[in-house]
This record gives sequence, structure tokens and C-alpha cells, in this order.
Amino acid sequence: MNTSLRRFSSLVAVLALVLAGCSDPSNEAAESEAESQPDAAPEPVTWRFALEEIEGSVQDAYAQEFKRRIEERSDGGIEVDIYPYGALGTSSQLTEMLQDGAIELAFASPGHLADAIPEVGVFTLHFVLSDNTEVNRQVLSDERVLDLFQPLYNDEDMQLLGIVQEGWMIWSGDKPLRSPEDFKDFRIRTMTSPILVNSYEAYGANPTPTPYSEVYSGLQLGQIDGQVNPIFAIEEMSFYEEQDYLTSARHAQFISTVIASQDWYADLSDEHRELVDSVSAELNDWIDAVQIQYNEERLQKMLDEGGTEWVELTDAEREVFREASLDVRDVYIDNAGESGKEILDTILELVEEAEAETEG
Ligand code: 6CS
Repeated sequence: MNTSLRRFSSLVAVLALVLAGCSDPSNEAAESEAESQPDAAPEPVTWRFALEEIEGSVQDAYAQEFKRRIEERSDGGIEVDIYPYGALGTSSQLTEMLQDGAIELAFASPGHLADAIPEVGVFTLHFVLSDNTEVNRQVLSDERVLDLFQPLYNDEDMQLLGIVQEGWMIWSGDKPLRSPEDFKDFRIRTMTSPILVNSYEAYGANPTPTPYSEVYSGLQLGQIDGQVNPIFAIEEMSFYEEQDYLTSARHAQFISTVIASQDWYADLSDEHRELVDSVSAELNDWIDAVQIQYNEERLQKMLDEGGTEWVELTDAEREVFREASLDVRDVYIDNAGESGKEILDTILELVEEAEAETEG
């Protein structure tokens, strides 16, 4: 997006925040007010945290726990306001607002963010991470991975705070999707980054990148045949109501990243910056347990309701998809260049090491 358009959308966002009646949008304002009235109890500073998902989602659970820990440990000095999906804009708009300093914290999923940072497209490739959640946690928290990504986020005025897994990506459709033949001409909705289109074209599908908010109507109106998301999202966004089958290939985890405005993060006091760092590090393990629970419970809920069938691919069926997915790694490297290749190689190496350790 060009600069004037970005400024315009940020202005609209700031207006939305003011109209929403949020407290003083500026940390500086709150801090200087406290200085000028030494006897008054200092006003808490407000940190705004925008989500790409609705209330009750995995991102919401993360943000609520982030808020609880930050507010408790700052002893009333900080208030975290959470904006669920729909309050401020689409995923890409949230990222732009954060880059312009209109919000302090947000989730940014690679499925949308790879437009701005092609290297994060690595998390949208299939069969790169392990099919073991524990192994993935170890890899995603590894300093080597974070150090490779941090300068790329900084170049885009963002600070990367953590990489979060939200559950296995599940294919929902009007039929089981057991082989690339089943995907032939299948109109599957993907997130908006172009690399996802390549992933599904490799299976013979007809991918349609669309914002999250338009998926349900797309299914309802028959504009798409299916979509791909973790179980909790398929349930809470009601996608399953329009679909007969859920197919699990364990081909990828839904990955999101937790980001802060880089200027805001750099201007924090040492104490507040350490608080942000420690709470986000703690929440990596915490959210893994929560997402597993959410995904299990919501699958049960959908199956109990009836009308949705669960299909689990065999190892042999998965292998056919794995082989079909491999050429897309070259497309990723063409887009993301040397730094993208280094990231892909590092992740593959770390997954192999961690899997060997786990099996050992
Ligand atoms: O499919 C999407 O676009 C969205 N899915 C999830 C689970 N979270 C955010 C993302 O935008």
C-alpha cells in the first residue's frame, strides 16, 4: 500500500479507536499528566492489542492472559485493551495500523503477512514443520529462528515477540480430500498471501485468496467449495455449518506471530520492555496447551452436533501430498531470496534435530 493510502487508513483507525471511547491513546499523555499532578494516582498507560480472531478464539485466549499478567505485574500501571477481529479491520489493516503506531500490539499471521515479509511464507509451506507439536514448539522458540526473523520484522517497523501455533490446518469441504485428484478444480479459499495459492495449485486445486470475514458468505453462496483453518476457527466461524467433511492431513500448523510497534517497543522503559518480553516468552508454552484443548473440544462439539464427518489421512495418503508440495519450496525461495532460503534450511535442520532428540 502506498504511504498516503496507509496514512489514510491509519487515520480512519485512530478515529475508530477514539469513537470506540478508548482511554487516552497516548502513553506519553498519561505519563506527563501523572508528572504534572504529583499527588494524584498516576493514570494507567493503555496498550492496545488487536486480534485477527473473534472473542473465544486462541488469539483471544492469548491476549486475555497477556492482559491479566501484564496488568497484575504492573500493579495497575498498565491497562491492556483488546480489540477482537471486526473491531478495527482485516489482518493486513491491523499490521498497517501497528506499523503507523495507531496500535501497540497485534497478531500477524504469515498467511497474510507474507505480502509484507516474504520470508514468513515459510510457515505457509506444507510438510516443513513436524507433525509433533512439542517439536514445533522447540523449533519456534529457538533463538536462531527468532534472530533470523527479527531484522526482517524491524525493517517493516515491527518487533517480533513470539511465534505461536494455533492447531493443525484442516481442509473443510463438500467431499473428503484424500488425494490431489480430489482437489482437481476444487475452489479452496486461502489466506491472502500469494505463496498459499502455489501450495494449492500444486495439488491441482483452484485457490481463491480471501479475507477471513468473507469466508462464511463465500461458502454459503457457493462461491468456494471449501477452506482451510484450524478446528477451533472452523467451529467458531460456523464454517462447518456449510461443509460436510473435515479432512486432516497434518500438513501444516496454523502459525501466527505476536508483534509490537517497533518505535513503541524501543521507547518503553527497561522495566516495561522486560515485562513484555517475559510475559510473551511465558505464553508460548501456555498457549500450546490451550490451543490443543480448544481444538479437541470444538471437534467434539461439531461431531456431536452431527452433519460433519471427520476424515484422517493415512501415512501413505499424506506422503502423496508431501511429494506434491516439495516444488513449492522453490517458489518460496524465488520470492524470499537468500534470507528465505536460510530460514527454510534452518527450520528444516532444527526440526530434524528436535525429532531425533524426541525419538531418542
Ligand atoms: O483464515 C484466516 O484468515 C484466519 N484464520 C485464523 C485461524 N486466524 C486468523 C486468520 O486471519
